[in-house]
Amino acid sequence: MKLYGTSLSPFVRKVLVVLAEKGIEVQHVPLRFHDPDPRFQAASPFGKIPALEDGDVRLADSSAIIHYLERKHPEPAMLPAGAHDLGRAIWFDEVGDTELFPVLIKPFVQRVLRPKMMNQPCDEAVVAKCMGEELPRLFDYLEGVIDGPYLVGGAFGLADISVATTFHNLHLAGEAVDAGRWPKLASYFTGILERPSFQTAIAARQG
Ligand SMILES: N[C@@H](CCC(=O)N[C@@H](CS)C(=O)NCC(=O)O)C(=O)O
Repeated sequence: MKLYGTSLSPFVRKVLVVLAEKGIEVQHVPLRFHDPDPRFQAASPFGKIPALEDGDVRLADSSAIIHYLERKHPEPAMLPAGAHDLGRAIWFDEVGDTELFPVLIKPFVQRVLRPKMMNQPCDEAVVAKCMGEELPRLFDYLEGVIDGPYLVGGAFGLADISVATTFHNLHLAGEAVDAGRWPKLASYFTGILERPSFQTAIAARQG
């Protein structure tokens, strides 16, 4: 099994965490998005990372890959069994991918990607607006739904992985959640990011 994509990507990290939780051996190819590698292009029609190759199976999209892995390697489960819990887990996966990621990633794009990988200057005004105006309503939402170490069904799973993954990029950009204002959120994602599977994913090759 081959997984394409640098571990700097929050979406690649989601899959790396699931692989580590399930103890699945993988050959990690830490390329960047739109890499011309023909095998990667065959697995990811739009050139996005992550992409997976498993025998004849080729798949892109972190959630699609994780659902595939869940069926093939059911233990330990990353998705809950009950109908409501399953719906909630998929909701949080969506929240992570479509609400949190586009905002949480901005400081990382400005302070890490642009100066270090794109030869472009950082725009601190974008970071300030993100931290001061855009992130608080998302943090308020999370603070209101966190009620313990895991988001759904009293067990670690996809919901936690998707919500927590981009917080690592926020740290890489030198920002943190204000624990005085959002205490439940700060302690929640610290606990999630400290899990061995997240640490394995974070330590995986970046390029
Ligand atoms: N919904 C996709 C999003 C993947 C994604 O957008 N990955 C970024 C890197 S973090 C990418 O490849 N971007 C290139 C592009 O948007 O063309 C997933 O869950 O895998």
